[in-house]
Amino acid sequence: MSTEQNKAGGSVISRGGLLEDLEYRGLIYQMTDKEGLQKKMEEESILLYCGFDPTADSLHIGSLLPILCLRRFQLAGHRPIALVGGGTGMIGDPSGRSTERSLNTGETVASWTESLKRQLSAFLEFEGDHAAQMASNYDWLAPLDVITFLREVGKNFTVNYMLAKDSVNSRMADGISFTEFSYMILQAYDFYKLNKEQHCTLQIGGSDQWGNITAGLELINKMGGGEAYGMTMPLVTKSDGKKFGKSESGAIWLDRNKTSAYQFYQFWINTDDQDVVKFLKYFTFLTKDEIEALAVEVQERPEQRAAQRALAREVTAIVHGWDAVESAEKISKALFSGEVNELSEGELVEALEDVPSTTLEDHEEISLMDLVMAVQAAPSRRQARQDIESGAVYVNGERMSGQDAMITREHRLHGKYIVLRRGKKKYFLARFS
Ligand code: 383
Repeated sequence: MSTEQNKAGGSVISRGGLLEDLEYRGLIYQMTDKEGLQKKMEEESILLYCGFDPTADSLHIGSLLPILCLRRFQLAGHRPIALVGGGTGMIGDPSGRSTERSLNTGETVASWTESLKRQLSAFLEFEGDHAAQMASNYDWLAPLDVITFLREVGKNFTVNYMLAKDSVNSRMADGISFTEFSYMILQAYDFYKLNKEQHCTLQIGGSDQWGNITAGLELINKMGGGEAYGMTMPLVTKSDGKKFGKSESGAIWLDRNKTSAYQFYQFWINTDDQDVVKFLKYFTFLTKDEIEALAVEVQERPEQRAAQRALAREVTAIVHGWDAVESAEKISKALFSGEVNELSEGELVEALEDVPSTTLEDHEEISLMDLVMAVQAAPSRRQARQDIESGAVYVNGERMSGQDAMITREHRLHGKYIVLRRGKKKYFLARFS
């Protein structure tokens, strides 16, 4: 992830003008006392937080909305705390889940906590007037002893109140462990602690977090804490009804080693016309004017996909940097035109990550016919012959006909790859060992 690039961007929005911008973007789903918070944000630079539990070694795009929202607050002059749930990750949030989670080991959670801290820190500015902070709730939850916890914290919640929360109520039929049942109290305690010790006045999160956020407000209220507010963002939905954030090959991760920058860029460029304006509002720092101009493009020249390109460029730049945007665009062009020989080795590997790939022994040369069969570009020799004769087979972007044509060492890209294409866009990769 490119630190420099992530920190760039954004037009100037004032402390007090932020809620209006968030509202324009459709980022506010639920909140407590809007007038109160508006007033507070006009008066001073507030401290706010959002938590991320280490349930994997990387965050995915499901976490991007709240991360960018923390950044929006910071750009407007407020001070975000990115909290990693080193402690709560040991317990497991039942919110939005229909089944009990399995527990991960302490070492796993600790190592994922570090990975998440590293990732999150790329999105915020940790120096200057509105410096962000990074925290892990392991630091205060781990030392809590059970007697103190039950006497001082637990006493403020009735089981009745807890049973009424969606996260618990929805699990009553199938059952929920005492461990997950207790989760909301831990998150509530975090908010109380940050409020009491640092005057953190706002917790944000996705709409699945509303129950936990309001439990925190309840605790702050009962334990005589200070002024505090909660706000949630909507669940990101798609017009086709499919789940947002999943590609054919699974989740879209923020870690480049899990989802390459090219795949990341592709994910965004494939956004439907119906969704693209909403996503520009959610996931970019483009201004209202820029977004409205792109909305007109979607209406008038949808085939140009200007809005999708802007979305893919902006979000990829935020997460991976402008260099990654450039190479993703270079890869897209090369795959479209077939001119893959212009790509660097890294780009070639990235471009062809999802295509069938075959490792071949390092022969001096191989006939085109044998190559087509080896990479399984045709189901039979008969079909292979027909494809070659009709000119449907390309090697490194060049049409090759004649089944006896020889592919030699000289053809190999970067000394070891041959890119075979059948028709317009069926790619196969041969890698010589
Ligand atoms: C832990 C301790 C706190 C405050 C929050 C937490 C984490 C929270 C949680 N959040 C989700 C996660 O970690 O589980 N209990 O995967 C997701 N978030 C954010 C956002 C979201 C939520 O990290 O809606 C999507 O990304 O709130 O599902 O003191």
